[in-house]
Amino acid sequence: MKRITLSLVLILALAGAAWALAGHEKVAEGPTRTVSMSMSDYTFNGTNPTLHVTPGERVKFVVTNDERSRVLHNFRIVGMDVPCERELLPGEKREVTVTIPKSGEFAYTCCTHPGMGGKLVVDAR
Ligand SMILES: [Cu+2]
Repeated sequence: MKRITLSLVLILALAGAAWALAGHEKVAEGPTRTVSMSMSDYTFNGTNPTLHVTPGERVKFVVTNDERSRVLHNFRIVGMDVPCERELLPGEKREVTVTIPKSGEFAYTCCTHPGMGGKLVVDAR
């Protein structure tokens, strides 16, 4: 009887730990902030602004090709794991979620058009 009680306690403890771990993982996966960018007139948001981000935060970039004529754009972040992908047609968008590293300065660019893009700066906490 004692053995069964001990096993039961152990099983409950393991289940509790697994539940807690799963819960924490779920929180870490969700983006904390969405940054929307419009690609038009060969720029991001008209002025290729410098973007400021916080160490460790999860950022979802939503990048939309808003050109009125048939101009294709492509999005990447140099130095982060966000490479060029298929070019976006007008009206198409790409969503990328990244975890911001502790420090650094990165660049978001259009792979197709040199000069189209800006800085992504990680600000100290
Ligand atoms: Cu472009």
